[in-house]
Amino acid sequence: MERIEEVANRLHPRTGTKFIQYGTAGFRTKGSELDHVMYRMGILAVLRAKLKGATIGVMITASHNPEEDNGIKLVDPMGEMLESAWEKYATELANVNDSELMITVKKIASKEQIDLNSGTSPVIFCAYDTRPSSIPLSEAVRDGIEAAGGSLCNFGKLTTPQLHYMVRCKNTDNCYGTSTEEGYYQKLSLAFIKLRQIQGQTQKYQNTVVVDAANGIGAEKAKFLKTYLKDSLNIEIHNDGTNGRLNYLCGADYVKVQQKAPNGLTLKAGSKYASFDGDADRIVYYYVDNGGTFHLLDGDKIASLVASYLQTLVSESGLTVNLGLVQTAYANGSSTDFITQTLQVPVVCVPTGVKHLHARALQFDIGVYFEANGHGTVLFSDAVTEKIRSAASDVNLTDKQRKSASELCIAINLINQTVGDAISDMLLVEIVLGTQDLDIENWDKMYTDLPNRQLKVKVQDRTVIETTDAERRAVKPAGLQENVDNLVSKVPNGRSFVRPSGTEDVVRIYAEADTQQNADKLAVEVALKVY
Ligand code: 16G
Ligand code: ZN
Repeated sequence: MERIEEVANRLHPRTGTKFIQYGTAGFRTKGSELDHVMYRMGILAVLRAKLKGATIGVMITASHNPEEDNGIKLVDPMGEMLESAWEKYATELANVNDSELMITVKKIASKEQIDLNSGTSPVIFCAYDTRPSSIPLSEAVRDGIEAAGGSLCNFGKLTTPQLHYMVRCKNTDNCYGTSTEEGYYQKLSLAFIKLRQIQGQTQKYQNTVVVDAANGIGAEKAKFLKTYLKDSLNIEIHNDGTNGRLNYLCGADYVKVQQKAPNGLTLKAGSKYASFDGDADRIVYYYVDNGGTFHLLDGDKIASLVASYLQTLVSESGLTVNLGLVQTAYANGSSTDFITQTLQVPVVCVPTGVKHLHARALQFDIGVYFEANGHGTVLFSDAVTEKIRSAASDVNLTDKQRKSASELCIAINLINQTVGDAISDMLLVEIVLGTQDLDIENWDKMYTDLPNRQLKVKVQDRTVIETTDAERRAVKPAGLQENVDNLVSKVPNGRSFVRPSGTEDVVRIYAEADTQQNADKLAVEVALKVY
C-alpha cells in the first residue's frame, strides 16, 4: 500500500485534468487517456476483493466502440457487474490528483470498513479484448494490483462474458464450471451436444450459422469452440480480424443500428447469419429473403424465442415456476405484445443498461432479459435450479415431465448466467430453432416488428432531460412530454420517447408506428421538440 503514490508518480501519473466517469459500462474513452485510470482500477479491484473476501474481475474492453477507444469494468464475485454503490468510488479514484491517491484509498477503506493491513493478498482476474492498447493498459492494471498488495491472474485475451464466467467459477469453488478457457468450452459444448441428441429429426432447421465476429475477440474464441462442438453445429466465421478493423462497418451494433448487412458478408437467401460485437457480449441474427430484403432478428426476437422454449419446458415439466421477461423501452411494441399475450409470460420494463435488466431478472425464478441491441441472458434462481434438478429424477412424475425437467437442467448449463454472451446465446438460439424445427424465416414470423426509427441529437446539455417510468416519459424540461404525447397521438400505433444517452454526449429519440414513413416522421418531429 505504501507504494501506491510512488508507483503512480513514477509509472502511471495522471497527466491531464479531464474528468472521467464510471458509466453504465465502466470507463470508456480513447485508449491513450486511460493509463492512470487502469492503474487506479487495479487498486480499487484489490479493495473490493478485500471487502468481499473473493476474487474480483477486471475486463479491459470498449465493446462495440472504435478500435482506438478502450475501457475497463470491474466484475463482482458472482460474475455480475460492479455494485452501483461502488461506481462512485471508481469515479472518485480515477479523477483525484496523484498526491491524493492514498488519502482517497484510505477514505474508501474506512467507509467500507476494509482492513488495508489484513495481510491477505487477493487474486484479481484480468482479461482484455483484441485492441492494440489493451496489453499496455493491462500492465497498468497489474501495477495497480501489485502496489495495493494483490496478485494478478492474467487470462490474456478473452471475451467479456468469458471473464465474467471465470470469476464466478473461481468464487463458487468451480461448482459453476472450471475457471479455465477449456472449462468454458467444455461446459457449453457438452450441454449443446446433449441437447442436440435429444432433439427429433428436423426438416426446416439447418445447423449452419454464418458469423460476423466484428473483427474482434469472438472470432478466435468461436474457432476454439468449434473444435469442441464437432459437427453438431457448423459455424462459419467471417470478419475474424485478419483483414478488417475492429467494429468497422461490421458487428452487432452496426447491423442493429444500420439495419443492414455488415461489410465482409454477402448475404444469400436461405442462409442464416449472426453478428457479435467487439467483445462478444451481444448478438443479433439476420437473413435476406428471396426478394433480397434484409430482415433483422434482434434481442427482442431472441428473447421471444428463448422465452417460448423455456415456457414450453416449464409447463411440460408440470413445475410451478415464476417465469418472467425483462426489457427496456427500446423493445419493439410487437415483441412485448407477443410475449405477454401469446406466450402469456409477464414482461417488465426497466431503464437501459445491463445492470438494471440483470437486477430485475433476479427477482423471477427464471428471468429472461434482453436489450433490443442483442445483450441478454437467462437467470435461474438457486431454488428453482434445485427444483428442476430434483424433478428430473422424481419417480412420481410422468416420463414426459421428467424428460422436460432434464432438458431444462441441461439448458441451464448452456446458458452463461453471469452476463449476456454472444457465444452462449448463439448456442441457445440454435438449440431452440432445432427443437422447434424452425428456419430463420419462420422464426422471424413469430411476430412482425413495428417499423421504428432511432435518432440522436447533440444538445448543449443533455442532463436537462430527466425521465421516469423506465425512461418512457420525460419529466424535464417542462412541456416536452406533452409535446411528445401530442405528436404520438396523431400516429397509428405510435410510441416515442426521449432519453439522455449514458455513453455519449447526445439525446436519443426512439419512435415506432404503423409504417416506416410514420415512424421516421414521428422521430424527426420529436427530435425537433428536443432542440
Ligand atoms: C452500454 C450498456 C448497454 C446499453 C448502452 C446504452 C452495459 C454493459 N452496456 O453499452 O446495456 O444498451 O450502454 O447506451 O450495460 P446509451 O445510454 O448511449 O443509449
Ligand atoms: Zn459488448
